[in-house]
Amino acid sequence: MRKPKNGLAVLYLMAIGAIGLQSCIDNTTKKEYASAADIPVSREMTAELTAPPNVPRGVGDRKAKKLIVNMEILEQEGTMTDGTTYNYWTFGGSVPGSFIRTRVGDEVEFTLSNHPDNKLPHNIDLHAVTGPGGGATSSFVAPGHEKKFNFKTINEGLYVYHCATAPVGMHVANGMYGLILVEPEGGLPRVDKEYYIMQGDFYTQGENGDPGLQAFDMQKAVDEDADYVVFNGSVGALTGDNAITANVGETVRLYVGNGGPNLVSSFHVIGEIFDKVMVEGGSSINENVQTTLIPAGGAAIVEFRVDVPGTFILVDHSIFRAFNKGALGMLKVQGEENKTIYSGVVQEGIYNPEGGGIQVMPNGDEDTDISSGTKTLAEKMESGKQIYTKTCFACHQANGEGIPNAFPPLAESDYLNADVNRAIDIVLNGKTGEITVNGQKYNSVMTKQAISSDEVADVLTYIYNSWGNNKTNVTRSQVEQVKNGH
Ligand code: HEC
Ligand SMILES: [Cu+2]
Repeated sequence: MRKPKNGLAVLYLMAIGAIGLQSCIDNTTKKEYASAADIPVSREMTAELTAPPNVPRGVGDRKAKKLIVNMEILEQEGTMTDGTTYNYWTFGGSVPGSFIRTRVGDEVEFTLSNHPDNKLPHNIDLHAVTGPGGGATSSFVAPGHEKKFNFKTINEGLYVYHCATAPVGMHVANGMYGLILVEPEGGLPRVDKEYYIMQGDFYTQGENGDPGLQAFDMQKAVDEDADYVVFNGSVGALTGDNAITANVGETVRLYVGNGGPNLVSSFHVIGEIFDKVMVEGGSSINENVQTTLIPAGGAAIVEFRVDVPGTFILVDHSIFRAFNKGALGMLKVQGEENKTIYSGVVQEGIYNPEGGGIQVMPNGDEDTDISSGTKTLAEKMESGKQIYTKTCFACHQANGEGIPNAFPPLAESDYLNADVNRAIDIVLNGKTGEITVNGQKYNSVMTKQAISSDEVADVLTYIYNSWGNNKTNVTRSQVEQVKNGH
């Protein structure tokens, strides 16, 4: 929405003037100033700052103002994931930091305060600033001090801000980033819901999921070997009760940033298509986009109308990051179904060309039914381990630890230890439906395992006598009894 910068554009406007006079007038009323730097400000107001996923009210048609922004830096311990904490460095007490909303032509008076309990000096580099260091050189501030500097927003768009104090990578990796929006004159078009989401990668001394307070790991950060890749600073910041919401028929606008420090984001919402993307947070609009790339230190604005109810999953489509490192959020949409746009399950059945119930995992060794009556425990353990490695390992993992939200653990499994006949039945016949193992719910499918009674006895004996389980010795006759329905 800027004034044409050269004569050609003006000529062009004149040429189409005859046919497009009305739209020409509409455009030119907004272009009273040669450049945004010339837009005068009237009066003063204090900016509303919000923590993610919220954004402040839009600028609407307000005039450019002197805008007071007060940002406080807080170093504080927070939850990275269940049982794991991290010492975050924050702008305003959240990761990402407080959202700042301005309009083009505003003159921002920015005060950066460094809380006296903090341990380090910090500063701020706002990508919306035209000037050396984006403000960094003027804002360097020690704990217990504050710094003030002014800038004028002359380019509209969505911009990242971040700390730029050495070691810069470490300050960013600890959560020191956020977004500042510069709206055009008259504001962005109205939508029903707006949210603030920012991706970041984290590097901890322990591995993903290791409990306790986890320190920053410089070497992993240098190697770009992230333990966590998350939206809004922690695993689950946008899932379950923290999910963002909308109603069927509403338009949703997401202000999406990427703080990095290292990774670029392939931002995608499963089950939605972005009607519009303001590419890289700038003025060019792309339409009908499935996945948009958000560079480290960059942003994008995505918009879409939600047409059907359900849970839409936000991911970095570098998909291991979503399912194994935390880059997963949820948009919950309520309202009326629209069976034409999406039917839901029309019919559900087990696909099994052989007929019968749950699908069989072919195994090939079905006839090796050698009596185990004479086997010692050590022999059963040996044979059971082999069967486990061949048959169960892919899902339940090498040490029976399972995979969160997908395959339940067999190690120290309360479900397994509670009922041996039930365990036998599961291996013989497979299992579907919701079960709770060690307090976690699973609702998935375990295929029927095509192994002999002896093998079932051996593999379960191996499992019961490993990884902290209750040492049950499962016999072939026990398996036969379950098989025959006793
Ligand atoms: C294809 C993946 C897969 C394979 C292979 C597999 N399982 Fe499972 N298993 C599952 C799933 C999924 C569940 C949970 C089913 C549900 O949600 O109802 C499960 C549940 C179980 C349970 C009950 C829950 C618990 O954690 O105690 C036991 C016991 C079990 N499996 C044992 C085995 C054994 C023994 C083998 C190998 C002979 C095996 N499974 C092979 C996927 C698998
Ligand atoms: Cu800093």
